[in-house]
Amino acid sequence: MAEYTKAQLTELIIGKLNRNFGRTVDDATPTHMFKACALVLRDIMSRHQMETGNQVWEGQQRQVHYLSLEFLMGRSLEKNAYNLGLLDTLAEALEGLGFSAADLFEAEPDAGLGNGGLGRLAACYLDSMTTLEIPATGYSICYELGIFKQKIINGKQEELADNWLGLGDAWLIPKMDEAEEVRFGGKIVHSWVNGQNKTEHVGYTAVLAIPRDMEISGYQTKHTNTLRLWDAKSPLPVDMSLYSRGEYLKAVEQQAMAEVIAKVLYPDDNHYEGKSLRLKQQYFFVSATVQSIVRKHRAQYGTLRNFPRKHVIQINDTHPTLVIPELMRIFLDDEGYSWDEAWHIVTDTVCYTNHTVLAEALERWPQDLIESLLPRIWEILKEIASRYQHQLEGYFGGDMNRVARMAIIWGGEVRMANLCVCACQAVNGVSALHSDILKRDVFQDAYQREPDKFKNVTNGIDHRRWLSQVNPKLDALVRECTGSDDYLLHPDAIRDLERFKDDKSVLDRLQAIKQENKRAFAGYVARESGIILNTDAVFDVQVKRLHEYKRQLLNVLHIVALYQQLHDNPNADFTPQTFLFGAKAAPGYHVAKQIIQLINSLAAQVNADPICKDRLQVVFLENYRVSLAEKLMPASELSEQISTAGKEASGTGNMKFMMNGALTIGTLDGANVEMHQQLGDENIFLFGLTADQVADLRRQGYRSMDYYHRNQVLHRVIDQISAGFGDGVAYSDLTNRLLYSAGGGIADEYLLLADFDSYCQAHRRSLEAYADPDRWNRMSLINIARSGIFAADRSIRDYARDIWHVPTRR
Ligand code: 26W
Repeated sequence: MAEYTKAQLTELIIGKLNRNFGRTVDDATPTHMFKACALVLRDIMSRHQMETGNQVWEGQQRQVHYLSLEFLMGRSLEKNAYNLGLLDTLAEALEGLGFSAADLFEAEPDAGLGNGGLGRLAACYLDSMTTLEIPATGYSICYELGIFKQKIINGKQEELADNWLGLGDAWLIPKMDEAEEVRFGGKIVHSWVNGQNKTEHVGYTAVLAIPRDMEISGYQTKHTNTLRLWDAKSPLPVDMSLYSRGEYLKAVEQQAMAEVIAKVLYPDDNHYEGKSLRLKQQYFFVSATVQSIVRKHRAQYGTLRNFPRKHVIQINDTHPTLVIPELMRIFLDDEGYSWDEAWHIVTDTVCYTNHTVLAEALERWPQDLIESLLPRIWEILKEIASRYQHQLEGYFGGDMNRVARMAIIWGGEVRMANLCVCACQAVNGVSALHSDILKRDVFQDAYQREPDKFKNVTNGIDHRRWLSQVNPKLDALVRECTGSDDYLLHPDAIRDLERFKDDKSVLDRLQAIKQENKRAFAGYVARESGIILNTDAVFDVQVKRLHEYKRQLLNVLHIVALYQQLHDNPNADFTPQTFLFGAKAAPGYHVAKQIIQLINSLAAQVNADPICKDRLQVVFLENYRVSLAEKLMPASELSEQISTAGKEASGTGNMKFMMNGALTIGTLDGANVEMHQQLGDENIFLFGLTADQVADLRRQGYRSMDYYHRNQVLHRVIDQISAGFGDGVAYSDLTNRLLYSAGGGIADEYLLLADFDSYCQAHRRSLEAYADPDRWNRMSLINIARSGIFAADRSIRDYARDIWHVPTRR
């Protein structure tokens, strides 16, 4: 792969500095240098991409189109250099030019075009699809502002705009000639012309979609895929006809309205709000994508009849669901196909992945909004819904409850998940338990009718990034023990590490690596925030979006219990523990923001208390993001995966921790179930109710107050949190939610109190294990050795084989 020498790279970089920025090496800033390097790698990838494109064209290969409103890419310079086999050469070239590669990597802003798990998953999958040489394209929006930057001020989250494009656009290639027009509003006029029904869209507002392509490299392959990010512009600089009528302001307003579509990523995670701008974003990106796919297909084959044989469209959660009626629109209106012909083509092409079972995350668009914004799409949706309703009534007879549950349009709303289930070839969940819940519960009726449609693909992560790149010392140990770097392309091969589970010298080295990584992370935190982490303490970490179902508050309950225990017995033995949190709260999610503030109040109290010195520490890490996770994972020892069973679809952070040798304390939820299957009871700290027990307890009538009264420790913890800590902020709003039902909600909806005792016991078991380093290190090694199934390469092979029906190479 390394086709470039140090001298060649040096020359290319200098060339970019001169031509693109008018700089010499001597007056280049790190920013210039970063951009120059990015442009050099971009050129290499563009060349590879053209070759890939030709091969795919000539081989008439089936292509995967991965549609997602989110791609949480993080940084790309180091990743691309790694994939292209140029990491060392680039570092040497930069050193020769007086720059440090590490500094430049660190200067790159994260491409934060996503919220959390779903967006990061899409990014990992792009890497694997490319590495496995699948012809694939990702599609999304080129948000000007990615996920907000989080600042903690007086313990509270504040949001700042994330203007990533200043540097980040070095990776993007605008393609004006591949722009598409997307139409909003207006009216539909039907007429008969020569015995043919003609559909005309009049009075619409057009928005131009302009591709800004990001090339995606794969590991040690020239195969290169593309992430196509659509930017929104007004079709004309300003509408000249408005100008000539003297309506200057109106013309400018139209332009602004178009451009607002690509302005900002919605920062909601697992919470739906029927905002019209969000619907515009969805249709904008879906329509541009479909038109672009169809245009290229027509150019190659001259017909659309073979469309499903050549394309599969993956719908990442329901956000791109409008791809279904949009494809119908093109086949019906532009191609003149009959309804049945069009429907066959569409349903043979689309597949849907569900990523959440939370009711509040389900997208249900008000029908008036769709009708006024997308009049033709609304007509098509009505037709799809009524035909489906007919079929359901035929199948389920008089059982109107079931027909109602499955309806696509109901009560003035369009239910996107039901539309996906109706139209898609395949519907999959993202872990074994989650896929079971979809079949047994969320989509039970559809499952009964079409059981073969429902599949599982357990999530996976890009193990090259999340192990080899971020934890080079561990990577070196794995290579040495397994005798090769096979595991990079064959993640199962990491299993071979297990031969060393009783090898004291290997276990000691594993421990030493963890210790060095902890120190490195502590150094970073000290530089960034001035906080001094206790590297002799267990690093106990919970990082993920802040959500009640993820139960950061349960973690807090346990820490407060430890704090009180320390105060009761200051002289008793106490294993030093450092609790690290990182989480963004959706800006409108008040309870989540209160929990962040609580963590900071608790941190201030604990960290200032002399009794806690060198024993108990609590730190909230500001602005958790991909690049921070990359530093944190290698330094983590205990991974908190403590969601209420049945609620976390999969989790993927859990996999990153495991691969880096952290042990999991967790519930049997999401992919923790498969993790437990791999590890057995003895290599994971499980606690709490199972998903079935949760359902039973809810049916019987869960009363959190009983736990409060029965458990003295818990009682005291809750009372203290309610009263608050030294900063004088009281948190009775939060504790009241645990004890009392209000506003139709139930008390302690996520059963924290039911799991509290079991959680504390699991923590005690983890500390016992920690007290015996050989035992802990052995468990850690076994976790790493058995993490191969959580590689995204495995997930992508599953998708390719079971859902996409495309070959994988290598
Ligand atoms: C419309 C509002 C909204 C926004 C985002 C609803 C739902 C979402 C996402 C589907 C939430 C999400 O990221 N889900 C996570 O997906 C991961 C990848 O499959 C899983 O590992 C996580 O368990 C799941 O919470």
